[in-house]
Amino acid sequence: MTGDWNVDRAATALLDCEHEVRDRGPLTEQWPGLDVPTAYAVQTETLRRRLSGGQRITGIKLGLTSRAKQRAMGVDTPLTGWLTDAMALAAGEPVPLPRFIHPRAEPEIVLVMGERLAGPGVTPEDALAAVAEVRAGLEVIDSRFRRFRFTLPDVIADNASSAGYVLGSVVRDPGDLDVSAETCVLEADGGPAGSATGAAVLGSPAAALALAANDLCTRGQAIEPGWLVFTGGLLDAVPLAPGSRVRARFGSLGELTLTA
Ligand code: OOG
Ligand code: MG
Repeated sequence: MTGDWNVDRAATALLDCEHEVRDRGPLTEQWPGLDVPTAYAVQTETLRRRLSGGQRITGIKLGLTSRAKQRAMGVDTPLTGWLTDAMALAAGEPVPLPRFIHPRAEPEIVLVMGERLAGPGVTPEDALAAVAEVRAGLEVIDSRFRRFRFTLPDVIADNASSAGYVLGSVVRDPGDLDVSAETCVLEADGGPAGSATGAAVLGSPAAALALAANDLCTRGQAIEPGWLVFTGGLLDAVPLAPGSRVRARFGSLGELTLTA
């Protein structure tokens, strides 16, 4: 029955889960032929529908750029996904839990683009030169797949589990800090939940940005000025449930708290 699946149907299946706030089994169980290029076509189709529904692109995200995340999710290939204005969460306000299936929060270093960045051949140095601001971020991921169990094509089709994000208010110039040495300490419900530095993501968030530019270019896309780039969870994500409090304290990018 795998012949019944196509890009449109997969896009509908995932967006229906999102709208109805329910999970489902992996697409690849029903559609074993779903490969990485087709999965990105599904992701592009879900973006097209978000935009035709009035949403606006605010940036991109990388996923599975740190060993901590790769190990936790059992997938070791980085991927990209889209962020839109509908995913922006108000800093300081409780996370609206009823909007999410089984949300988790993860701390990230966010690069805000000053200039357009297009592959191929982008180096980490080129990438950093196109950045206007460095900020702290907490991403709220919410896989549409049951228990966050997925293969690489599944999670690509699912827009890299994107669901929400908050940005820190401290703004740093990329020339004024070493993004790979930036520290992050995560606390969940008052206890320690790990620590890392920017080097956790592919050696440097600048390398993650370069990878995104080179990867997007294979699909005819570039990273535009003003876009946010979430460079990937530095640490494994922590669940957000009623009463949760997740705090990320960065060395020079300030601190960010999410409550639910
Ligand atoms: C996939 C998304 C991963 C990250 O920062 O590594 C991601 C997932 O873990 O559900 O956003
Ligand atoms: Mg993330």
